[in-house]
Amino acid sequence: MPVINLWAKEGYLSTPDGNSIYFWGFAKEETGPALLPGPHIIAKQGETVTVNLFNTLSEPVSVFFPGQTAVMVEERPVQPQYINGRLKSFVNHAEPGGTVSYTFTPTHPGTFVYESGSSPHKQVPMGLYGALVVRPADYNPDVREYRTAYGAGTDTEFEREYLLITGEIDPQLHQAVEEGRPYLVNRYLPRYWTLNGRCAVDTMMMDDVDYLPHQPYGSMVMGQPGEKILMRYIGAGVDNHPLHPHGAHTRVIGKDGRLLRNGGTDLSYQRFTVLVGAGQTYDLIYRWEGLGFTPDNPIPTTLPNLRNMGIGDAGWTMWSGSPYFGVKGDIPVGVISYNEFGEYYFMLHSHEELQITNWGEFPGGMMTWIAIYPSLSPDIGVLK
Ligand SMILES: [Cu+2]
Repeated sequence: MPVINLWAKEGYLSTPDGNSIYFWGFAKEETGPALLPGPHIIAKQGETVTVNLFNTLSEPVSVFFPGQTAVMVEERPVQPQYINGRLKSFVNHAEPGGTVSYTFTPTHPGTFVYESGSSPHKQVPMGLYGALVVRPADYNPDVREYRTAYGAGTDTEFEREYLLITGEIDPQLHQAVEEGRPYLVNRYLPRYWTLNGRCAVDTMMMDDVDYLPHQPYGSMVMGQPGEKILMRYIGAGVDNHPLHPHGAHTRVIGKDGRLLRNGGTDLSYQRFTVLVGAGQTYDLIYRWEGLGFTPDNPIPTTLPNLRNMGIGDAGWTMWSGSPYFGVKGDIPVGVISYNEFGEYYFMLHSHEELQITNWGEFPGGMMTWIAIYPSLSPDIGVLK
């Protein structure tokens, strides 16, 4: 039976433009850093989960599990909490310095959000949210027909899976909370947009990089041609985001933790852009098999001559002069390819293009990449 401890704490986020932003997040342990998003909770259909919340913040905090039924506290169903006759929390909360323990048994597989149910207009954008993934009861990662999102026979097999959790940050409102001033939603104006708690280009970095102690989760999607890559989108903020990957459409197989199938009728559908609404989740399968891909020619990597890569009247080339963002230079000696391992990159981003900036600077925000490699370790793209 999984037991998850969440410590509601304060911390500071880093953004690629050098900013440091006060936030609230869930830590895995008392001495650990607050995390954005909170730790992934991976549960199994039919197995009871216990979540212990320890509140180190200065106001009541709770954890709300949309999509889960019969969530219990002290063997009674969770109840809304009122302070001076006003609704404070959707469910039982922990007072400052206090604790509360929730138990529930997921009845069906899927992708869900968990988030604070106390003053959610403030505490959710402040960062008190995370992902709950429920595996089907017959899940077995070592047997292909049982390595599925929704159970054997549901046509939801996958080779790799990624979680992409959207969020937004209004740094001025975060500063107001840090200084003990009210979080005024009528002043809400986000300047940063996040995937898994990071802004591009940090989204491309691997998990657990040293310089982002509060933002452990990367968003780089990696796979091989022809593989079924399961992407789980979660809208954890307060705004809606039109997300799309380049390179291929996705097949939407689940919504809000429900398989798109009615008995024998397949209700899944192809989409390029999916509007991820606040509080919604989507399960999608991405499969790249384009651009002349065949099994004996996994990724055609021949690059066009530079002069054939001109764009615009001025004849600018697509080659910026930098193999990285930032400092310009010649292509390093001996390098004949921009993609070191013959991989292809496709953008995955919010199509509301203000959201792919960091306080007005492009590139940034809600953007990451999909990298398709000729071959890749089976350990990559495993959710833990
Ligand atoms: Cu696009």
